[in-house]
This record gives sequence, C-alpha cells and structure tokens, in this order.
Amino acid sequence: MVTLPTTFTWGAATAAFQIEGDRAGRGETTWDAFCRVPGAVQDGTDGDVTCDHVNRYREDVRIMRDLGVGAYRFSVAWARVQPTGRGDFSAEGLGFYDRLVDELLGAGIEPWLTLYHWDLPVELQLQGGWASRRVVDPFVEYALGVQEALGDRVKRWATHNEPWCAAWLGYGGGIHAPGIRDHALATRATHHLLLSHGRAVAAMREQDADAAYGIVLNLDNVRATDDEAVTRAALPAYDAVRNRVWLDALAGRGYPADALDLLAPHLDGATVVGDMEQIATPVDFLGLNYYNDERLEAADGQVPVGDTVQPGMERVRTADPGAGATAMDWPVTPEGFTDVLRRLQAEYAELGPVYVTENGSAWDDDPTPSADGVIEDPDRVAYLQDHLRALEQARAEGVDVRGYFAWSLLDNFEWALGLSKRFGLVRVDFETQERTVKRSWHAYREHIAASGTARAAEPEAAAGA
Ligand code: IFM
Repeated sequence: MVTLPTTFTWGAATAAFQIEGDRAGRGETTWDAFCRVPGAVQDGTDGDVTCDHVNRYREDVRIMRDLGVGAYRFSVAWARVQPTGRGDFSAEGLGFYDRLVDELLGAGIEPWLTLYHWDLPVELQLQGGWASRRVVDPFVEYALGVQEALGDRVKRWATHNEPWCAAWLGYGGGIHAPGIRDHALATRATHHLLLSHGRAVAAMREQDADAAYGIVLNLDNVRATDDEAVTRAALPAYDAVRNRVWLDALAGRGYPADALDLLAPHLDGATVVGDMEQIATPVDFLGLNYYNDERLEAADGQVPVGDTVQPGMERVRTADPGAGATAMDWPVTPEGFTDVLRRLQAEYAELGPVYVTENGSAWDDDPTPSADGVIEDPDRVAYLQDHLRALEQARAEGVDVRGYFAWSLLDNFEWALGLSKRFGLVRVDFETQERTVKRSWHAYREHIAASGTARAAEPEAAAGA
C-alpha cells in the first residue's frame, strides 16, 4: 500500500473508445459490434473516428497543460494493446500509450490510467464476456502486460470504470454493449468485474509495490419524490445494487443481505470459496464518479420482473427531472455530491482517500464562439461551479477527498447517445476535428489557479483560447 499525497490533484478525464478513433489500429470490441446494431446508438454514430485523439494527442495534451491540470485520467483500449484480448501484445498499440504518457509527463501532467472503460475485445464476449468467469484471467494478464510496458512511468492505476454500468446497462438493461437483457448474467458480470479487479490489483501490486491502485465507481443517492409506499420500498434495493454491492464487497463485508435477496439466485454456482477475499484486496484509493442523484416515483403499473435495468425497480420509475435538467435529462443535484462524499467518509473510510474521477454535464452548446473565440456554455459553468462548491463543502467537513477530474476534457462519443451529447470543456467539431475551448474551460482553469495547487503552465496558448 502506498500513501498518496495530501496535496489536492486537479485533473481532466476521458476514455479510450470515446475519443481515440483510429479504428484500424485496434481489434474489434463489443462497442464496435453494438454500434452496428440498428437503433442501438441514437444518432447512428460509432467509435471509428470520434475525436481522432490517437493522431491529435499532442494538441490535446497542450490544451490540458494550458488548462493547468496536474493529472489526466485516460483509459487504455484493451483491443488496441491486445487485439483479441489474449496472447501477444501489439507493439504498435502499446506504442501509442507510451508516447501519450511521455507527452503528459513532459507537460508536467501525471498519467492516471484506467484499464477498463467498457470496450471489451469481442473475442472475449464470444466466450460470455463479463458474465463468464473465463474473462478474469485474461483481464489480469492484460493488466500485467500494460503495467510491464508503462509501469516505469504510470503510478496511478484504476482497474474498472463504473462496473455498475458494465454489468447492469450492458447485461441487465441492454442499453450498452453487449446489449443483453438478463438479470442473471448481469449479476454474474457484477461478480466477475469485482473479482477481476481484486485479482488484478494483487498481481499488479506484486509487480510494482510503489504504485497506487483503485477502482472507479459511479455512486449516487436515491431519493423518493413522492410518498408512495412502493417508492419508499424501492429505495434500499436501488441503493443495494447500485452502491452497496460494490462498496461492501470491496470493503471486505461481502455482498449486502438486501442485495442478496435480489441477486443470490443468479449467483448460484458463480462464487467460489475465496472470491470475496480476493475482491477485498486492499486498495489505495477509491475513484468516485458523480453526476446526479436518482429520484424515483411510483410508476402507474408494474414492469415484469427481469424487464428493468436492475432488480427491485418494478413498481417505480425515474421522476421527471424538471426545469434545469442537463441535455442528458439528468437533474442538477450538487447537494447530493456532498452527501455521497460524506457517506464514503462515514461508512467506507477503509477504501482509502477518495478521488472524484469524473464529474461534469452535457448541454446543447451554441457552436458559435463569442468575440474572444470562446464557446459560451453558461449552464456547464454553473454546474461546474456548484459542484466545486459542493466538493469544497465536503473537504471543509473533513472528508478525505484528494482530487477532482472534470468530465470531460473533450466533447466525445457518449455511448448509446453517440456524438449528440457534449460533455467537453473543449468543443470538438467532429467534421474538421477543430478544438475550441469553452467558457467552462476558462472557469475551471481559474479555479485551479486560484486553488494554489496549479502546476506552472507554459505560456503557449490553447486552441481558441
Ligand atoms: O461518458 C460517460 C463516461 O464514459 C462514464 N461516466 C459517465 C459519463 C457521462 O455519461
């Protein structure tokens, strides 16, 4: 275990499939296949080009350096470095990350590497994907191979990004790749994602005891917007599957009893003696992705069991977010951000200091820059500032939170919503690949500079700044 610095880390985050492009340079993933399913991605776009980051990473690192961030969270595309998810590593694929890491370090930016952000090599899906235990060994091999190539310079590792999404959107609701709707498979995927995390951390730590290891969870608070008994009854089940299954298992408490009420039949035969101990391999930090709280209300009828994204939600639905919702139709709930941070401190301190590894918002930006060449995005600025205040509140109360990564550096491929939803601090014109900074980029830059922990930025100007 390593001790992470107490100085606050300011960063920006992205993920491989969402920005890299260069489809020819990697193997096929479940998301490539999913994008070809008619209607699966709302605007019919795919991950073939997106932000063309593989060819433009130098410009993107320059934009980050000018922003003043001290850290960049990115993910490695498994199929770029190991095209079929097993066997030989691609020197070309690893070469890209090698150059990226050097470029970052040269700009004074620390690389924070996530191993898995949802782009599973399709060959592994043919063997069952995360629903099969057969994926666990390949994931550990992949982790060790990437670490062997980059571990001399990369010292911050996250295994999985938002495994709830990988399991429940991918195998439960069928909204994400691989597009399966089966609660039994989603439950097994939950277990295998966790198991692969614990085994990879243990193996990587053996290879490099000086690096820090963690996992990134998307957590939220669930609130009732009405006083119906069915809504109140659904809250613990939501919290169990969304939040506590992951947190409790990682903290060595096993799966929570109320989650097992819903999931145990599906886990039958999937858990092996010793798994829970491996899942609870100690971590050095916990990554928190926070966007908004979930607000539930009673539904008119009852959805058949197995037809909801996760179990226990048969008699409720997500409440209308009301005025001020983001372009994702997500409510803006900064107070919930403070609450999640407080909860982690109060209930899960053994998972180490928290790093907010994603927080941000999508809005329908006006693409015409103002006179100074900046895209005006007042709603994103307000969201950012409200959440930075909520973060400061938690810190003031003594929550051990040591970093914040804005999602996202660039407009990018927003999964089943394609290129239509823009989360970036920097606008990307997907026709020309031109990058133009938004007002939120300036707001974040000023916040970092004012915090006194900014890295000394070079004088060169960012795109459109
Ligand atoms: O774009 C995603 C990201 O890949 C994972 N966290 C949530 C973001 C916004 O939906």
